This record gives sequence, C-alpha cells and structure tokens, in this order.
Amino acid sequence: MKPHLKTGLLLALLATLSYQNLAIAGAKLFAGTGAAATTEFTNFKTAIKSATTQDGSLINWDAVKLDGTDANPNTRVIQQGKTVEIPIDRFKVRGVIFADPYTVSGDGFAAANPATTGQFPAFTPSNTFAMFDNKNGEFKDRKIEQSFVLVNTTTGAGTRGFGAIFLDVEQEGSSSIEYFGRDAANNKISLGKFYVKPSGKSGEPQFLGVLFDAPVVSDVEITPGARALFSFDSNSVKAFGAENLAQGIDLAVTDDFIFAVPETLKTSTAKVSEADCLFNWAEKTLADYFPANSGSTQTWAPYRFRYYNYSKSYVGISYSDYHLYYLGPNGVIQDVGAAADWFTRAQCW
Ligand SMILES: [Ca+2]
Ligand SMILES: [Ca+2]
Ligand SMILES: [Ca+2]
Repeated sequence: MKPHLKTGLLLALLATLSYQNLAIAGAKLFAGTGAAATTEFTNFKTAIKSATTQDGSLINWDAVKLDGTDANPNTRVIQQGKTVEIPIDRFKVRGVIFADPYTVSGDGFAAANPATTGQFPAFTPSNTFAMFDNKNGEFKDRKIEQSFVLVNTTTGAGTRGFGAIFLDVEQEGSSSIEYFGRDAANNKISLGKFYVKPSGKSGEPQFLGVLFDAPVVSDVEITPGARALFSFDSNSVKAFGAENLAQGIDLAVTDDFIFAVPETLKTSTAKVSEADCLFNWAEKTLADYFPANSGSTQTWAPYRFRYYNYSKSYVGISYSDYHLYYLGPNGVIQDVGAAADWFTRAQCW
C-alpha cells in the first residue's frame, strides 16, 4: 500500500472512531488566554454549579490585608502595605491547606521584584498570589502545593475540579497544574498534568481548569512560571529580576482559584500520563498501524509523541495547542483534532 493511501485510511478510521466513546467523559478541560481566560473561567464556574448544584469555592486573595492586620495572626508582613506571607491554613475556611506559606501581593509583586513592574495586572484587583523561595538569594521554588480539606477542618477531602487564573504565561511548558488523587491504599497518584496555554502578548491572563466526574482530586500542584519572583529568609528580600523569554525564563503568578467545594474524597485508580494512556489506546485500537511496544513516549517540545517504525509514522500531542497530530511517511503533518476530545474518547481522564 502506498504511504499516502495508508495515511488517508488511517485518518478515515480515526474519524470513525472519534464518535464511539463520546458518552463517557471522565474529565473536561477548560483553558483560554486573554479574553478567553474570562470566558473559560465563567464556563468552569457554571460547570461546577451544574455538576454539584452549588457554587464553587473562590479565592481571589483580595481580602488578605497587607498591613499586618489580616484576620489570621500568622500572616506576616514582608513589605509593609505591599507583600505578605500567608500561613498554610489561611484559606482552611474555603477547604484548602497549603504545603508551605506562600505570598500575596497588592502591587503585582512590583515591590518584591521591581524588574517585573506591570507584568502581572491583577485579574481581580488588587491582590495576586505566588510562591517565594525562603533561601537567601535562591529562586528555585516553583510550586504552589495545596491539599483539599472539608471546610474549616483539617480532614482530607476531594474536589471534583480545580482551576486557576495565571498571569503573564508566555512560553510553552513554563506553567502547569498537576492533579493528584488517592488509590484504595491511600497512595498519592497523579491524575494528569496540564500545561497552561501561553499568550503571545505580555500581561495577559490565562485560565486552566479540569472538572472530573467525581470528587477524586485530593491535591493540586500549581507551577506558575520558571522561577520564584523573590527570596525572603525572614530578614531580607532579594529580587530575582526580569523575565528573559529568549533564555526560557518566563515569569508568571496566579490570581483567582476556583474549585468545587471539597467533599468526601473518592479514591481512583492509578493512571499513566494522559499522553501514554492515549498512545496505549491507539495501539490497542489501531494495532495494524501502531504495533504495541514498538517505541516509548518521547518529548520534543512542544510535542509528546511515539514513533512507529513499522508504519514510519508518528503520533503526537502538541502541548502548544493541545491537538493530536499524525505524521506519516509522506512527511505531511496532520491535525486530527483536540487532544481533550481524544483523551475523553480513549477514556484517559
Ligand atoms: Ca485578586
Ligand atoms: Ca511578560
Ligand atoms: Ca511571563
């Protein structure tokens, strides 16, 4: 069979298959940049309400006082009136406990890192949220980790979905949310890591949220940007400096968090990454084209892909636009649709 005929047949086959599993949806991705960030944020809120029949929990950081009078006595002023460190239980009232103290800023982190002034316009004025490094002069700490609890308790719980507004994500792979659940033995397992789609323009908001079909999310790990904006070792603040996109240093922060009110956690089964799950499914469903175990998943930014020597073809997910691509022996790359739809069809969420 000629390669291009094979490609045509495969695409026809993929198109036929695409409608078989539509009824089964384990999870749904909501993502948008710029004006679409607001739309997707609203859509996610609506989806939470319709899935749980109650409004989601919202944290917009705006009520956190920056002058030392914040309600929780453990909130510590880093820069008077500008930057504070909030304790891990500051938002227990909404059903979250942080892994570490993090930081709220009222001036877009301009006082904490002057070289980023104007980079992070608040989605909801005026406070925004980020991590900082507590080692003097180090900026390695990139993660905001939080666990869900029953509101106003320290009892572990699960949410059906979590989403966050990011500010100024401009590069592939710089920012992400990874969702974790628990298996029957209470081991922490990844339910999938999702990268924030970047904007081509500085200072824009992005939204990323995933809504699952049950309260399976016990924890989330949010990575805004490539570095912490500043370090604070209890004595002095040291600024990281400006972002440098040419060198792959994309700085970002977060604003509004929205999530379904935590309830009793439902355990889930361990999952491979959504990319591996999808490729495994393709190998099972289209074994003639993608013989199983013929190659491992590889990364070539922005793609995660597998190569099949047998059919001289590649199947890959682009984390730039979240589409699935097929590259056959004729060298023509073909877009075969939104990866989110394929994850759903392959029951990878
Ligand atoms: Ca805000
Ligand atoms: Ca920027
Ligand atoms: Ca940036």
